[in-house]
Amino acid sequence: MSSQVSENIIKLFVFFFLVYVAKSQTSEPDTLCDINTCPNDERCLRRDGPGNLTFVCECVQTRARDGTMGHNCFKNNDPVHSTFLGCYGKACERGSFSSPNYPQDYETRDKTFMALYIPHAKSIFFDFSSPFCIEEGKDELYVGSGLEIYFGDIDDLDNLPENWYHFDGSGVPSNFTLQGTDTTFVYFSSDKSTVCEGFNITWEAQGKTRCLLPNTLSNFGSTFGRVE
Ligand SMILES: [Ca+2]
Repeated sequence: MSSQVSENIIKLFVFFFLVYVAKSQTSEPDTLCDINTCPNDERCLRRDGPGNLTFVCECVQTRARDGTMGHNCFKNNDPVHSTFLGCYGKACERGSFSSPNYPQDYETRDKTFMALYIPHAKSIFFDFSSPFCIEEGKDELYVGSGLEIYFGDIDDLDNLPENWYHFDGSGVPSNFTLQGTDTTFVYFSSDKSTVCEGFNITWEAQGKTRCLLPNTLSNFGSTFGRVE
């Protein structure tokens, strides 16, 4: 074999190796579940956080026109929710979420739920803006780790599940961090009367997050910061 042929073979090998590397860096990672465990054949995505369930479901069919997510698409949740929002991937590693009309008064009988899954996040930092006002003892805001909320879990505010926070009243709450989680929910509920300015909360994931399935976000739009 001539040296020219050998050189061409080596160049060809290097070319295909570089193509392989480039493809592995830019193509969609293998994120779909091997076995779809989601209801109604909703899209099932792998989750590899240690100690967590191994999947999340994009619940774009099940009662969620805005798109949301979880493990069972909230089949056990409060049927009077008015809004679900969900976000998956690197695009959700920072953002903000606010009550309707913020900083003007929110509305009565509003219930909104937002869920985020941020692949490879190690913790999620939250910070409130001023003003902050939620009718004390009547309206409520919860922030916690996880993708689902079960109302039976929050009857006792003195005994919230680990990594859950409850907020109401006036005065801007201190910032806080949910440790050891790649998922979070924000849930807001107002009753039939008395409203005030509400809240705005900004979050930022910490840890080595990855960009997975960016097209997935097309299901969710860019509605964060204002609940319609
Ligand atoms: Ca109220």
